[in-house]
Amino acid sequence: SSSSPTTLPRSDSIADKMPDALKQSRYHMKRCFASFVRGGKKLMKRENLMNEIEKCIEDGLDRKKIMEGLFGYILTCTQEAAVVPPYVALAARPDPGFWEYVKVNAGDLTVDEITATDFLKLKESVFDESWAKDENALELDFGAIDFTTPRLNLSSSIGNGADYISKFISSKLGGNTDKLEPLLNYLLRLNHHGENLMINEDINTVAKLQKSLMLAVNVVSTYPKHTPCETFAQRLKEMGFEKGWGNTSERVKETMVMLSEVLEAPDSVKLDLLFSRLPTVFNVLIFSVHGYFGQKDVLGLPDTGGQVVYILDQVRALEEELLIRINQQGLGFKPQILVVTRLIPEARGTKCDQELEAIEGTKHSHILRVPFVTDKGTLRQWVSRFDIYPYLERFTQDATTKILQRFECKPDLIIGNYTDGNLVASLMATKLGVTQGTIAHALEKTKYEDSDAKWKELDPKYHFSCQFTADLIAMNVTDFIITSTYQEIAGSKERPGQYESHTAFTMPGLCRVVSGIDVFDPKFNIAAPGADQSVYFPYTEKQKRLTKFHPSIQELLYNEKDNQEHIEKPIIFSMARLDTVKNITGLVEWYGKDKRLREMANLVVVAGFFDMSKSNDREEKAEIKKMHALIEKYKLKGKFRWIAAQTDRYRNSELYRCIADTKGVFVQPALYEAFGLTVIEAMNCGLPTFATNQGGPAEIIVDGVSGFHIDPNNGDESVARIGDFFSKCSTDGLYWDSISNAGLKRIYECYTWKIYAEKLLKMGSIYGFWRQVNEDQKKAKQRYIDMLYNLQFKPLTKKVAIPEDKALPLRLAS
Ligand code: UDP
Ligand code: LCN
Repeated sequence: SSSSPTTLPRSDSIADKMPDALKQSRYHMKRCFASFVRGGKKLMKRENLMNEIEKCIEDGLDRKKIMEGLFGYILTCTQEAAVVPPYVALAARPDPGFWEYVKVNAGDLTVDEITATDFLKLKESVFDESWAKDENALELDFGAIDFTTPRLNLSSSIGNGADYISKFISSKLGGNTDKLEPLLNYLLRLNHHGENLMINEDINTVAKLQKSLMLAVNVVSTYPKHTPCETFAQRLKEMGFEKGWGNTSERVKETMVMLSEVLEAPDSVKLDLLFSRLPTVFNVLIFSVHGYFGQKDVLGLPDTGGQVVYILDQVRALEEELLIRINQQGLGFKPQILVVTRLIPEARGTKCDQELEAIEGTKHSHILRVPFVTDKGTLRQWVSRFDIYPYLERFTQDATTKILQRFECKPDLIIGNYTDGNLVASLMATKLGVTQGTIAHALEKTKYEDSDAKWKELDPKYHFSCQFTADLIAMNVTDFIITSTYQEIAGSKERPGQYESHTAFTMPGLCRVVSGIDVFDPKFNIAAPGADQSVYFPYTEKQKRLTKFHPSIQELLYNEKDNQEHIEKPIIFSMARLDTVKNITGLVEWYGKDKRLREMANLVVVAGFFDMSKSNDREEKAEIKKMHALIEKYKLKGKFRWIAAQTDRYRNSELYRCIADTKGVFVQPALYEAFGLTVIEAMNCGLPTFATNQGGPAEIIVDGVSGFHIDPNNGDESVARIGDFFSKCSTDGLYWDSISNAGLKRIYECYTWKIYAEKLLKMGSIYGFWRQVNEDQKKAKQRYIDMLYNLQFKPLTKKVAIPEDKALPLRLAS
């Protein structure tokens, strides 16, 4: 509470406060620390520490007092503790992005502040003593080679990198004309297929640019404001100005005035405006290498989920925005967006064996597929994203050739998706000298507890040695990083972010990462995706409803003969891949156990297959089995419908709306969800949504206002929240509508593809400029990364087995 003495001012470090904290109740502290070190070396998480404290301080009042004091505060900041008797080393995180490490001697309670390196060494000695002691163990320290990149310093600014960079750049440009040179050089380099845009070499000094702008504005002002730019193009060209300023005299003049004002006194607002008009991006490459990347019948196949949906919608939004901008720039060019993925000869009825496929709903965008080739020839079958590393370098080379042929020039922007796509994007962007962005969707590291420290155990299955190294390479090479939420970068007060978990970590026996990424680096940007609003629109838009699906949806929902009551009740709906982490079985169990909820509503889930033989995924098989067992155990036949994975997004959207017609709800119960597109889809359809508080959905939904948070680890509480909602709806006729409307409002304000596309293009141009300004730093870091790639990553990929070709008919027969 605000009156407790526990709130530490920022300047007071944990190390400073710790001795006082321990003095406050020395007797109890001694007992606690003695119990922490009992049993020898180990790694303890916050819950483990709390449990020990429960046991050691028996008196509830004493315990309460201690927990409300400084020690309690420090403990709530503690993420983990490496116990190496007599020491207990704590990794504390007082605020998102801020870490401190202290070492407490359990015997005399002396406290020392230690470095990340020292903490990691202690942690390692729990897992691999000899590695921890090895003075020459490999350490990675990206911070040590980064001298000039500016840093944010408030937790609350994390994720607003582009704004920060434009402020930083505009402050650098101010003062005298010399400082404006980088902007002049940037403008001089703008081109399309080698043809100059904006200005040409006749304008080769800032002074000339300023003067010519004044003259040009005078010339353009003589034309009525709607005059097409072609009318006066020749006159401008004679003064050194090329195409790209605008499509009409009015717009050309505005852009020229904007630039003049920036040159006079740069400020970030003007700079942003100017950059939103510059013709910088026409050809975009998007890498999404693994999975089955296609437009039809791919969702639900292994490794093929929200990332595919995201990218296809992203392409549509980006093309639309590019067409608007190119038109306003007075340029007739075609934007080209290519999604580059793997060609899978054994395509299981999908189009993933075709080289080129036009993207639906676009004019000029395509999927380009390039096969994986090894010494043994072309790899025919799908390989899991965890086994994909041996193919990526060759894939990059082959893809580069194909892409350059197609574009007939270099791309202007390269965007990677997930570890594999981000690595390929990094290799290509470095080689071609192109601006790069990366998107993780989900970083695998935080999905599995201690995936770094226990990498050796997990490596045969997951190859995290490759994945985490590739992730580090890509996040350090890239010019900017797009995330869907704040929590993806820097987590919440309680929980570190996905990127943040790469700040300092160790993989004993492989490498100790003392600074992997800094979440205060201004390369981080939050740009949340949306849902395609031509598909996912509110259930109230009666004229647009896709009624042709109603008979088949009726059949899906209500074909149970033995159940009459089914129809009258609202429906609790969920849809996800049948992965363990999606926790669909958890939801079924909560429902099965709770009589009140069963009486109030029926449950419908869309997930996976019923038949285990249809799945070739380990986790999915286990979940299928569990579902069948739950139906049996709770006698759910008739109250519950389990529908197999659905691939038609139009019908799915109508399904969400039909659920809304029943005054039902959507529930997303995942144990952890990086973002959660289904949450956005349901809310777009006007369906009140309950979603996990673990991950992205906690940010999408404002709890109790635009939907509700549920705790996947606390079924009773979650079920009670859903039940309370239904009972409130039965007494308050307007309640359901109020949540439905607030959900829609939230979406329109924050989660649309239009907002996303504008942000992305801003990043493309502002970071394109920044990489020129920051060129020397970037080069120095690149040399370090090259070494990591060649000496560490490449040998690791050689350890991943290349499968025999299962597609050979001979093998199938045997
Ligand atoms: N989806 C689908 N059919 C299914 C299950 C999911 O079409 O049987 C779609 C869903 O509508 C959403 C995407 O797959 O567009 C899942 O994205 P999300 O971000 O929720 O999870 P992910 O699968 O990426 O972990
Ligand atoms: C991957 C995930 O796990 C989801 O949480 C996201 O919504 C999806 O990608 C799209 O970014």
